[in-house]
Amino acid sequence: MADAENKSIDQGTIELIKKAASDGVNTAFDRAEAMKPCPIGAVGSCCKHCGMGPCRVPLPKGKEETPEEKLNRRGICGATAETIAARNFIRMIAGGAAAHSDHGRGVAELFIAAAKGEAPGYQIRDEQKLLALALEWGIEIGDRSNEEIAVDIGEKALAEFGRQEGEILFMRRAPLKRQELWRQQGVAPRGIDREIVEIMHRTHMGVDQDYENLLKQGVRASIADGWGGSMIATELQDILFGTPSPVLSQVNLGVLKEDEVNIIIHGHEPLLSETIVAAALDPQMVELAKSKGAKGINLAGICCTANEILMRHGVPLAGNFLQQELALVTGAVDAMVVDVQCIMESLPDIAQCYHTKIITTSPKAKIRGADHIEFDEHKALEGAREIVKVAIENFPNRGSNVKIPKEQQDLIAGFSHETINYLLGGLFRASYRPLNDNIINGRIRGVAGVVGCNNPRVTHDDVHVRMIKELIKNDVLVIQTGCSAMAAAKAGLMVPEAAAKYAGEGLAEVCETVGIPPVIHMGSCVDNSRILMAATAMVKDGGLGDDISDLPVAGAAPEWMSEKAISIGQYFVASGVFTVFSVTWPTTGSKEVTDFLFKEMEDKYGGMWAFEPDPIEAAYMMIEHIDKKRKALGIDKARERVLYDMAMRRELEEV
Ligand code: XCC
Ligand code: SF4
Repeated sequence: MADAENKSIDQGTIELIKKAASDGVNTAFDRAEAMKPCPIGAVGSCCKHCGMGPCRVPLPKGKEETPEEKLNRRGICGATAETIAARNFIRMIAGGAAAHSDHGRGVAELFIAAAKGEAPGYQIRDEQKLLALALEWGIEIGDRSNEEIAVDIGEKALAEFGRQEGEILFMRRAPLKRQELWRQQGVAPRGIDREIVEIMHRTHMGVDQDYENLLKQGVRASIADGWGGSMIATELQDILFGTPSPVLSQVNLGVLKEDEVNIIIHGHEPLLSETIVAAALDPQMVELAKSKGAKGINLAGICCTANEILMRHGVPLAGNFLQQELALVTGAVDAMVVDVQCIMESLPDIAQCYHTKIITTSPKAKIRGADHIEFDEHKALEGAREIVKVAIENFPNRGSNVKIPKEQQDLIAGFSHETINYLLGGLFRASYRPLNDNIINGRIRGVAGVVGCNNPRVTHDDVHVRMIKELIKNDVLVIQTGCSAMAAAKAGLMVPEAAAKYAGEGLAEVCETVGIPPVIHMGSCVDNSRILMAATAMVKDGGLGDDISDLPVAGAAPEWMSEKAISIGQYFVASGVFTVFSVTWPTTGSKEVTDFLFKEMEDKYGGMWAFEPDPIEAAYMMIEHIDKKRKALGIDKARERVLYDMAMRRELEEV
């Protein structure tokens, strides 16, 4: 591993990549080097939707192609490069929307069980939010108990997945103009499952063979994700586990402890991990840990389960997606508990080289070689205790080959859409007014949602951090979720002091006044719905137009890899947000499809996709879009605009 230094910007990560090499352990970093992406699949030109194929229809090489040549460049069924690229793209949306939404469904089911008293250990934690949602959904409050109301809410939420007609309920939360636009375009989702199933139907061999019509269904399913499944997950989790409020914690592998039982929770669903938090605090468990020679029990998270538990309990983050294998390489993890999504199948094999127990918990996600302790909501606490016990009992098996990097960073997390409201406006007149005012007066140039994964095709965390630094330097407030949030946190951007150090003058002034970091952690991937709500709140507060597409905002996923990221990006775009992805773009095998996503979508939805691998260039695309929106709103004069050329930008970046 001669070039471990280029694999990450995080010293602890580099150290562990080297340790993995000397321990003879292969990680995603090595596999990415050994396996180059298939050039035909990478551009969306490989179709394997039937047994006549797989068929490959890449772009013509070199010169313009004649109509005859174009006619020949088809799959066996006659499918064109456009159809194949569009089908592949919306199947990614289906995969992503399904993942988020199935998570939401699981929450709704637990919610109902908890309300009926069938899930001991769970209770309604946010009564205010429960009642607000009951009002919103027209559920009778009267003198009914919280539990009775919650049963109705849970059932109504669950019905959203199987809804066959009409419109999903949370769509009504969007600005009126946006709702109208969706209806006009014919993309108002009927039911969450229905839109996903329809993608699978339409992309079957010989069904929908018009790329525009295919992409339209992709939009519809993505809205069913962001304003449907994901939003249900976030809302019901908040009611059940508590709406996050600002909390101080730590991030990076340095949070693992040499002398304590280390348990990592990894994946996406907080259902079980909420009870693991409780079990790890149980004095009996702590006693047991001490009897095994440990000083205590240390819980830490990876990926979005981590974000969930961080947001609500301040549990530290061990790391993001590409650090999951390396956490095992420390040799200090006694158990890693996983649920669903973003879990590498290599974990049990790597665990074999150390002493770690890998425990799968979801009936939907087993891994060969892992232990399975299934999550049962009716006895969640028992299950959680069993898991914690396995970890404790494994502590004495820890070998001497232990290396915990010292890197760790403070961060402030826990910014829900509601707390931003309170922080800005104060408890008694909660509002987004101060944010809007500071955007109008130009101290804040705009807002960027920077989200998404890690991808070993680029230097770990580097693309996130460079983009975010460039944005805040230019007075763009950054709001975040997912693994991107962890990248920024590790780089020290999520503490209030970061404002003076990295932010432009205007943004720094606002952050210092309010006492917030210039980069705001809003949670997990399903919590991108919080970003939709924040954007809607900005519209409703007035002065910045009457739709999300009028706002000086932009979105990005600088190191994306998952299908969920594509679904998120598409619902950002469908909601009116200019959204730029880096690393790779999955439709370049068809110019028509790519042009449609990058250009024509703006005419239809006011937001569009873009692709730019260079994080600084991408940041400037976002800034230019923000400035374009400021100009349209007539608030561009408030800012003295300095236009840099690329050379000047580079120089500035080096400073
Ligand atoms: Fe997975 Fe959500 Fe991506 Fe991280 S960011 S790699 S999806 S954990 Ni959503
Ligand atoms: Fe080939 Fe058409 Fe079958 Fe796809 S659906 S594999 S393009 S024949």
